[in-house]
Amino acid sequence: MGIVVNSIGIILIVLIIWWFWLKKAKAEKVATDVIKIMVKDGVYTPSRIEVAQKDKITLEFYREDKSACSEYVIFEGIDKQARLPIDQPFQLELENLLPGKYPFACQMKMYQGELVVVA
Ligand SMILES: [Cu+2]
Repeated sequence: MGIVVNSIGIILIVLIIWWFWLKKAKAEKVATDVIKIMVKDGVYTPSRIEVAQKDKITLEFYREDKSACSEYVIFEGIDKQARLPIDQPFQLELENLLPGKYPFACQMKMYQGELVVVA
């Protein structure tokens, strides 16, 4: 019993560390028309994406994580969210974004990402 409790404690600590370090991931500059984001193992890959401003930005999420946690992707500050299907690409279009930072996350904020639009 003690071992189980300790293991859970250690796992929680590892998870917390991982999540806080991860948030500081360097922004990945993407210049392709469709920005592909993998949804797997508790992280969006890439999680911070830098793109040049344009009329329409297309994100293509590919959700491999079957847990309910990753089901939705919700953008903060803009009225945009989507339900992601499992094991298939899902495209989300963002139109007329001004330069700035657009965080996005799953409904429980375990998955966290950020889209950085630069002028
Ligand atoms: Cu979640």
